[in-house]
Amino acid sequence: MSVMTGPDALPGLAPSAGRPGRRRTARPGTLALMLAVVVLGLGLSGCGSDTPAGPPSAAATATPKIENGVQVFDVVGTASLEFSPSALTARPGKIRVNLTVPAGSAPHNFVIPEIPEARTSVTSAGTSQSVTFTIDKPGSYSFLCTIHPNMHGTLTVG
Ligand SMILES: [Cu+2]
Repeated sequence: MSVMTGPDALPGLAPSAGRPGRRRTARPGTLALMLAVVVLGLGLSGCGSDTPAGPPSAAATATPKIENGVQVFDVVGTASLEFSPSALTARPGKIRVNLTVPAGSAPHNFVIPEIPEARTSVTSAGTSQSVTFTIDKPGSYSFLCTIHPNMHGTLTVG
């Protein structure tokens, strides 16, 4: 009795075991592809999050060009009442700011209240003015346009 049931059961199991086996070999391949896509996607998004973080901070803080030992910043006082750039970074020493006001803009000036000599007169549209001053003490110096007090920026010396 036990001998008869054994051979009867094996042929029945063999065909059914073979068919799912073929399907299973295909699935690991697609799973591997999907995992690869996910891993690549995570890797790319990881790099992507680093890349956008760099340019904004680099663009937000301007470093000067050096002319005859003077640190020079070209700053625009825009028609939308902003300084561009509004964040400047310098080393202690002589600093020059060239303020340009484009045609069609309201007039602006560039004033660092803490540094008496860091002050242009009012600069009208289509003209520019330069001011040169020295800051030896590291720190964060606010600057503004006295005509538009909401128009301001920061010069970091360090
Ligand atoms: Cu202004």
